[in-house]
Amino acid sequence: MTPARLGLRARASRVLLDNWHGQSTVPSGGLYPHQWSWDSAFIALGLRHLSPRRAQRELESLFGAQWPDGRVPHIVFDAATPADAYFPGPGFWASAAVTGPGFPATSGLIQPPVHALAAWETFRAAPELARERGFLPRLYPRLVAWHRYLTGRRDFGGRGLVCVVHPWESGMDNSPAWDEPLGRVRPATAFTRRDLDHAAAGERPTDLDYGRYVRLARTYRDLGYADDPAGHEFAVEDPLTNALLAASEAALAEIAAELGHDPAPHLAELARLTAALVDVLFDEGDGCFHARDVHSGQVLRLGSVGGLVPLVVPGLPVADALVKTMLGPRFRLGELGLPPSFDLTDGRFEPARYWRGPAWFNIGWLLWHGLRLHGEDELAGTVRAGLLSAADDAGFREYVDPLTRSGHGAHDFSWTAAVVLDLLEWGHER
Ligand code: 2M8
Repeated sequence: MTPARLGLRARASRVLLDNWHGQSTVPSGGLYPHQWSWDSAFIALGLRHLSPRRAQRELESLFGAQWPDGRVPHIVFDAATPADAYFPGPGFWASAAVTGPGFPATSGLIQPPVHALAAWETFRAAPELARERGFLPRLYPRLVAWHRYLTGRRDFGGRGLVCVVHPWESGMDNSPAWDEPLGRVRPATAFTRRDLDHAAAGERPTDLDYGRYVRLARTYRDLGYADDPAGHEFAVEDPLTNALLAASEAALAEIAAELGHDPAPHLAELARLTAALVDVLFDEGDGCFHARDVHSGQVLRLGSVGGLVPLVVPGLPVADALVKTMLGPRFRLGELGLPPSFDLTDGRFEPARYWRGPAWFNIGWLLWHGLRLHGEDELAGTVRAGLLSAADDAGFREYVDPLTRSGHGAHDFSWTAAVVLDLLEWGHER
């Protein structure tokens, strides 16, 4: 390791130590002062190298807020943080009306199910400690219930794929891929955004889109968070969500085997999800997966990087086509070393606006992981080097311009630091 790399490790560690709130890690102190679901999974991947015990706690605290129906809420509110520090805060979501007393205050939406993958990797970093603490025996039934919620309650299209009912659920909130279905939603008014206290308006969603997010969330809440397709104006089968579910089923098979359970049902589920993903969402014409709008039946044929994330699925039959797309003019991954979140050749590409073009470190990690899984070690090495040097140059920013590498969004962002720690530890040469 070079001194510069050592410096990077120490700085990344500092971000995670500073953002630790006792039981979990906030994505960033100002903009996101609570626990976020898929952030915690990526954070655990890095924390496991710093403190395996904390990494286990990170996931345990998230699943401690799991709802009785199995859903894992996308935000778990920190009771010690003022209720108005983030909008929409705990009062907006009113989760206790559904969960009953004894649960932490949470949102009612979900985020991409990358947790079983993170849990398995967290276990592998310190198996003895994990066994001593009963980490997997406690988490496994909760992970199973989480996946059962998704496949049992969210298959609105009846094609064996999970739907997201809000752009916030996709994790790629402001992606141009959602513009069309989101555009049908009448925006809510009379609310106060808090995000603009911490980030420039030009890097965040517009007021109009924020109004639509609020409308969708309010409607879901007012329906008691019922998963009835008719109650959801926005419902899309999202490739990233379904791919992470499939990859997590593969991880559940490993976890089941470790615990002496039968891994076969998880492998069968992996095969079923992979087939549904490829049959329904893969487009041979452009070598990319696309989301599908369940209400209109339309394929949302846009170049979102979410359409490349299925590379994380072990045994994906169309991996070669995805790699070709990554290297082509829309993403230029070999040249940039960073994945733009949206098609560089599309007029809607915006290099600095949240999910409409900038490169994100968690997506970079997923592509790096998928590339290694499919034997693409050279390109994996390019992505690893690209992510590490971007973090070194820009600091641990929330996202970076993939062309100029300038940093944007929050500073000292936890998953950026966590991904850096993991890449430093688990370089592609290993
Ligand atoms: C962003 O989303 C939140 C809403 O959930 C927001 O903008 O307020 C997204 O980037 C999401 O993927 C991420 O999990 C969250 C916290 O980092 O921030």
